[in-house]
Amino acid sequence: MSALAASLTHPTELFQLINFQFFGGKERLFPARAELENTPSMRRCDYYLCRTSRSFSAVIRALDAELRPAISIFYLVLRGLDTVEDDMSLDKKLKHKLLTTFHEKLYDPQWNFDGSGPNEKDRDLLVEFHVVTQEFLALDKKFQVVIADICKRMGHGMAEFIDKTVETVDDYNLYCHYVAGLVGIGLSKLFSASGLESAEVGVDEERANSMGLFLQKTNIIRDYLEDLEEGRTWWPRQVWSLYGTKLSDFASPDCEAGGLACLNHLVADALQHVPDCFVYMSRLRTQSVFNFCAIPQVMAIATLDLCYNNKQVLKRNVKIRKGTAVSLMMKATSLANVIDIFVSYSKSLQSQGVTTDPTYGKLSSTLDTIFKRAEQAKTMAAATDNLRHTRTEAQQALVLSPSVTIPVGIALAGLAAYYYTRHTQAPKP
Ligand code: IN0
Repeated sequence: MSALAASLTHPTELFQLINFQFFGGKERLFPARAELENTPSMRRCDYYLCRTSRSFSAVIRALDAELRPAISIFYLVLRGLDTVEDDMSLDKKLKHKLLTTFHEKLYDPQWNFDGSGPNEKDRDLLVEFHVVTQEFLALDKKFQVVIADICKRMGHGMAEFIDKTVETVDDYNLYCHYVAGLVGIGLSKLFSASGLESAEVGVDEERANSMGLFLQKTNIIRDYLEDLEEGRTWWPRQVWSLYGTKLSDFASPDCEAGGLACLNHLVADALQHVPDCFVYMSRLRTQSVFNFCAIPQVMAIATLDLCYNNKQVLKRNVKIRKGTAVSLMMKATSLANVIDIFVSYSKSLQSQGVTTDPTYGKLSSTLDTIFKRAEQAKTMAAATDNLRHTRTEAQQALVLSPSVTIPVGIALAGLAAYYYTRHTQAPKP
């Protein structure tokens, strides 16, 4: 209910949220495909998939049959690796060993691990990891080699950062490459191997890397406080030392100005990856793959816009409204729409630009490049959006048939009356 209340001042969002949650919008956007979870271990994997990420699992489950098992297993393998990396209670030597040998465990259908700290939310995924390895071994060899190779490279990269802090911008890019760029590279190779996407998608590692870096840098920017509280920080010293003497100082009101300038610097840095993301997404020819890739990207640009010059990032967790997330998900089903979303948030960033920031010039020029590339991508979209195959009903998710508009309208009116005097989400200060 609070998600509905938060969108009360945004009627279109509210309409879409109600449609999505109560009137089958979710099922139309992510149509249930033939059940592929036909073994006990695959059903268990599906349970872990849904439990770790409820909305993202719906996007994975809507993938075509050629890809869905491989991507599901890849996602769970990465979750397993991430759980080891995140666990600050593990002995460092053991952590190093686990990370660098994780790829070998994929070939051992008995292997599991019960040594994670009690607070690790995916502890039991590792306890029951044999369900993942069993399904990994049931995948076609062409998928196994990609997953194992990425797992090896990522595990070694994570191990490198056990004792290393992110000092330079190069370190920042390298760390993001290990934990997210490699995900993009692996996914792209899985897409191509499945035959659903061209060979070009899997070969261009630079573009695939950028897709991951854009997502991960956005996470790192948004999670400033949460990471600080957990004793791990990913904001590069080379950047934050320009604005303060200690990263943790940014959380105190005295250092807010420096904190905001640093935050804005990192937003400008993350935006550099957007043109590559346009190129990447413009190459996708399968609708379900396009949705899978585009949805996290539009969430990221919306999150960057919310974080820009927002002192709340330094004080508490910020998140886009559920209603905004649903609207974005529903819209992000064609390249033309995705570009429109990026342009709209980029305009918002342009209008908020803090002219006195040392990185204002960089922000402006990056946004100008985004506008230019967006125009080129729109021309491309006009030619390719209609060619995308295995079309789902996704585009029809918002068809305004009377069977949807009438009940949603009634529900909306009732809700508006009920929440009339209640508060809504405070605007960005
Ligand atoms: C992802 C990515 C992801 C999806 C599609 C294409 C990608 C290309 C390159 C790199 C990553 C790509 O998407 C998920 C999205 C996600 O999990 N969203 C969460 C919300 C949140 O804020 O965490 C949700 O619950 O919906 C993602 O963030 N990552 C991820 C992990 C594995 C795979 Cl297979 C795909 C994590 C990360 C670190 C960004 C790579």
